[in-house]
Amino acid sequence: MAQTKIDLRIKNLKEHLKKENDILCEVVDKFRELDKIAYKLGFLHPDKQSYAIQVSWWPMISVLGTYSAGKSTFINHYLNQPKLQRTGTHAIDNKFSIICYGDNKNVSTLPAIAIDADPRFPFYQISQELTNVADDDAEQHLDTYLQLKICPSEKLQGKILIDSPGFDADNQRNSTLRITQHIVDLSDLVLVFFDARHPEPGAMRDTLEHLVAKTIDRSDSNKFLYILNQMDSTAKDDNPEEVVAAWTRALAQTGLVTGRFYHIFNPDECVELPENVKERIEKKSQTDMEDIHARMEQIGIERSYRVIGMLEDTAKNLEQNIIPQIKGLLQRWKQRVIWTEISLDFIVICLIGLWFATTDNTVAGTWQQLIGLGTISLGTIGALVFIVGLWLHLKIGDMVANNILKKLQTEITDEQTREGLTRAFNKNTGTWNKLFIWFVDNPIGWSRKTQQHINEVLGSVNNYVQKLNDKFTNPSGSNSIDK
Ligand SMILES: Nc1nc2c(ncn2[C@@H]2O[C@H](COP(=O)(O)OP(=O)(O)OP(=O)(O)O)[C@@H](O)[C@H]2O)c(=O)[nH]1
Ligand SMILES: [Mg+2]
Repeated sequence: MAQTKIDLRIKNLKEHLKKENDILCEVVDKFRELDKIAYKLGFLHPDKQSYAIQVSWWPMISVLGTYSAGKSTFINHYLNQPKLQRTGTHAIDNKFSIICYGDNKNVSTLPAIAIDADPRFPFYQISQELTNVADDDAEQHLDTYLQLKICPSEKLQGKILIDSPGFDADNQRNSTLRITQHIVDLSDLVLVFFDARHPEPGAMRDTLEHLVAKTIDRSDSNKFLYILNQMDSTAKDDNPEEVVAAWTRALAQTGLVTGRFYHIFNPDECVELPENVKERIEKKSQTDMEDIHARMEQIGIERSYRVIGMLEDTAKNLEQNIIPQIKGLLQRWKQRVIWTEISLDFIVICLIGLWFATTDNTVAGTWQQLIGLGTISLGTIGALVFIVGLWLHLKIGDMVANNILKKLQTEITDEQTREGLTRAFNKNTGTWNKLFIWFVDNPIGWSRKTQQHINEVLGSVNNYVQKLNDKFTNPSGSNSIDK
């Protein structure tokens, strides 16, 4: 069988997963087993859809913030790759860098187009997505906005980091603002950096409005961490507590009163600290840095459990929602067709009865007359009745099916489920099932064996959770924990 785009994408996905987490590689196969069931049911389109690609396999952590706040320096330090992202005192990078794990020795930079072909992203065809959100000419200039960096740091296993250009609400190009928004929406964790050297946070009200005020009312607001960076520089000239207090007030004015506000500096870049504050500042920065790193680590581990949870949810959804819905539609169709036909038969019998009752004709007499016409034989009458009956039967089957489909479009709000149910229902209302509608019971592609198959997939979930526990609790004492 020819390989579909989906097959290629899955193959690619497994190759990447193999390098990072072999358990998840097996989980892909389980998703594919569910795919096969859904294809047979007609619920998923075999060339275009797969449960496996609906999963966000690599969680995203994005790093946003003001110009020169130290975003890139923070990423380089976290990954222990001093040369990964360019850093400097004035804005040098105006691209979003999407940073992924790769097992080559060196860091490699690939153009934006490479992002499309990489199945690690939680969205299919990112360039298309970004073209939609960015300027009209963004498609040609996608390379000016995005680049993909492949980096061998083990810390990147199981996650994607995004470094963004410095944020300045006044000078920001519309497209960059929209891309930032899109990335924020897709991220599992967002680190928002501020530069403690700017003593007047009030002067950047618009920027704070964008980076803070718009984030606090979101349902996923706990994914945002606010970080005041370069605390070492500020400690040299000002009282650091006052700087923090000024920032806390500025943030409170934008509405941020809860949630943690971290104060850090980068130990690789640290200027000499005054003795009276050195210990205090260093300790605070260290614990805050550890907390931030722990949140980042957690994202990688959480995703493995989340993916397995999704496998369980998908199998249960198929068994407990989709199948009953398809069955329900089929029953509705079958009953309505049968009742329409019974009603129609009843009406015809009544009409014939009425005709006999209101005319002088008798049943036997009419019968004799029909046969007596000589041109029509008994066989021909039988065949005619059969053909008209069959035609009517198929027509009624079609009409009722169309009626049910029309209702389905308003009954089911979720687009993907609606499309899937429509496709599965169409598959079940073909000529064969229309002809033998009385025997229609189980949806096509659903049998006791399929049920067993789903049970097996559900049974494997506990097994995977156990394997992950073993991996992350690391009972062997080995240091290399895959994420
Ligand atoms: N003293 C000190 N300097 C820092 C710290 N973090 C970063 N820097 C310096 O600040 C400058 C800006 O750092 P970057 O990491 O390039 O900042 P950025 O936020 O990525 O900047 P853009 O991408 O241009 O917005 C560089 O010269 C860094 O060496 C820190 O914690 N303390
Ligand atoms: Mg930078």
